[in-house]
Amino acid sequence: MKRRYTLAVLATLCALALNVDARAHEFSAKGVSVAHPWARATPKGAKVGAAYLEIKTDEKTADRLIGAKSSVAGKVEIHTHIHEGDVMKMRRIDGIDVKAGASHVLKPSGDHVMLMDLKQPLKEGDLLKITLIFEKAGEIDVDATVEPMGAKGPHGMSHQPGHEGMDHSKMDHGKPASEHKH
Ligand SMILES: [Cu+2]
Repeated sequence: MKRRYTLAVLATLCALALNVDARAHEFSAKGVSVAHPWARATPKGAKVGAAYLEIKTDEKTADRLIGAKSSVAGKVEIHTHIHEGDVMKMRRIDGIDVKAGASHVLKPSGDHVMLMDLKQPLKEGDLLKITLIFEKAGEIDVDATVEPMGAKGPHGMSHQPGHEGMDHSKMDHGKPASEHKH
């Protein structure tokens, strides 16, 4: 009898654990959810890093990402990449609009959360706490996984098979670019 009870409890715990695990990498509030936040590990001494994620809205919710903060960074900005001739440069933007029922992916060579004045390097395997600030949903706290330097996506996923040869992490995140106004 006792043994059977224990098994039942174990089964319930397992089910709970699985359930939690399935949702672990999605964070949401008021119709806005943030999926698979991740960042790239940074070399020792680097002052900047970048984080990426997917913003999803439900059918009734349009919102706008207007800022972010993290205790590891002195300053956090929202950036995009623009083409200037053959060169890709980062630019600070005021926010990212996400229409209702839409998905917007922040990714290398695209929009990203720029972590500036890093107080410590981002170490592969760490969880990085970032607070995203939305116009309507307010603050959403996420835990970003820190992936290896040069990773092209979360958990080894590559969203950009066509950009294999370009290492933007070195090109524009490794050293403070001239575009950055500190
Ligand atoms: Cu940037």
